[in-house]
Amino acid sequence: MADSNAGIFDPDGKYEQGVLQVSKEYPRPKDGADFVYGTAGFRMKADKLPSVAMTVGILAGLRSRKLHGQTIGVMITASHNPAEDNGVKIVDPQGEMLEQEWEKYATYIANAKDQQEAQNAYMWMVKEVRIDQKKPANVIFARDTRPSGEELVRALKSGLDATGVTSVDYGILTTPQLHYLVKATNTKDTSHPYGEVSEEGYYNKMASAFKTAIEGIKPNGSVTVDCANGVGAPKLKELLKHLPSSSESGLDIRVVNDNVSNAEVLNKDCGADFVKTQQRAPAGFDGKPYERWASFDGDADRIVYYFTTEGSIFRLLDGDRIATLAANFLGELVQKSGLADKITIAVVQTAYANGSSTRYIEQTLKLRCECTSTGVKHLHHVAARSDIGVYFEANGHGTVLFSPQTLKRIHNHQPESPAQLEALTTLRALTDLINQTVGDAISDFLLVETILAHKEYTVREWLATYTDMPNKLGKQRVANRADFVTVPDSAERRLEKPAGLQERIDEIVAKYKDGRCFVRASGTEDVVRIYGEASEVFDCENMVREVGGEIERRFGP
Ligand code: G16
Repeated sequence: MADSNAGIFDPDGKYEQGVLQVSKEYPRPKDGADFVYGTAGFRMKADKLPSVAMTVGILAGLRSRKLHGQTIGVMITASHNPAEDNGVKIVDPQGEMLEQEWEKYATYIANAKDQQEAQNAYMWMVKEVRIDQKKPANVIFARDTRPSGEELVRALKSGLDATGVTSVDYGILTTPQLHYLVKATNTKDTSHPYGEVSEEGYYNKMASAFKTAIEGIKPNGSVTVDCANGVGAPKLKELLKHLPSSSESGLDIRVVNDNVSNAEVLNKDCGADFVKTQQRAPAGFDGKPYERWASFDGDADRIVYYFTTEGSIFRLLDGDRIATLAANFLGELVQKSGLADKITIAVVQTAYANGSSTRYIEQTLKLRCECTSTGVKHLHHVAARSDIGVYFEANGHGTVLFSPQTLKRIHNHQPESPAQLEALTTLRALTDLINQTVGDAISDFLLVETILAHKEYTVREWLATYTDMPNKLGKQRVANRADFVTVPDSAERRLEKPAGLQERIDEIVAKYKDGRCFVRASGTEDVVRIYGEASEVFDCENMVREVGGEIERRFGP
């Protein structure tokens, strides 16, 4: 509980003065549209962002003070977006996304028109949220490889310094590494430290868990990773130094699209988002039929796999495939460990999940499957309610959560046979291998490689587990994407506004066998997204094109 001074104490008013000063230094752009803390924080053209980054520094400090000095993280990245974009997002103490209630405060202060409004916004928040300003404030931050990151770091640091926040700059990291460090920092003096508080600690944890998870198993040949010319490239190479060599382990990992010195090629015709949305291999692809490839996105929090068949037919193994593979394998391990009556598994997806994957989870794996709105923050919260919650967006963003009670069960369970011990050892290693703070391409990559090795699956066998419905993800620019509002509690599958549009979509969809189509405003790009699936490829393409055409005609820019 905060003391009686909560919400008002500011030693000599110096933080309030600091806010006034620093907002003068970083004025809000005059021509800018309203800033909104969206699906993954603030994201837009980098030159519009310095004032926002500064206000995020102020807000992150307030959040830390509110939480009695626990360390908050700030990541500067625009992930899969083009190089000229950038973004800034806040990470809560256990490595999770910023509490939703606070998104509106972030939006509020970012939109202050001048220094006086910024100071008023700051003072209002202190009172509204009852923040005791005597409390310490700690923030750690990092950025991806975008050149604009340097200036945004300076702006962020000004906001932190102006309000007396102690901060640590971790330089260039992947987004999930920053999430890891936030949790590791906040748990370091507890009975369950998450890991060493350093980038090296992250590699050590991953590498040692991977070695245990594949002990006695022969991994499956070679895999090539397209790193989107982003931060994942140097970080994956760093991790490789901690893994057994290919001659020791039998797994040969090749890194491509690793050019981080030329910003223009970041995410350009490569990376997880390109591969998923274009449904084709990235620039530089030279895979032979059935060779295993994976793509990270620009900040290495998403991963998809793929391969080509003879005749160069492209086959995608996306987030749904990783979710089903992981849920299936974890289910087997729980069963073999003798824990089946104590631990249940659930899968969480979004409306973008392929209908076949949902049917496979419910009907073949016989697991509970839930659907939430887009954005890992939504999936994460729902997954956290299960003993083991596997959550993945189709775009390859996801992870697995083990509840504290489940972790205890797994670690305290006494195996009754060598077979149980073997399964239990792998299960325990996976609880360390999986970055439970957030979707992590590096961690998910090692997880998939572990599972493929255990199950002796090639990509062909993995793909054969079920057959995807033909699907298409389109996007359409509109005059104002904020006009597109989804029905509450529909997991974004239906539109409430613009009036009449959902009825028109329903009419179009009804013409196609097993058609399904929904439209929602993106939270990271200035477009609305259109997802469709139908039993025939041709139908699916037509349906999405028709819906897109309707939107362009009535609501286009
Ligand atoms: C972010 C979010 C994801 C979301 C994606 C696209 O990913 O973290 O959960 O799926 O944006 O969102 P939207 O459709 O609203 O643009 P990332 O990898 O860009 O941070």
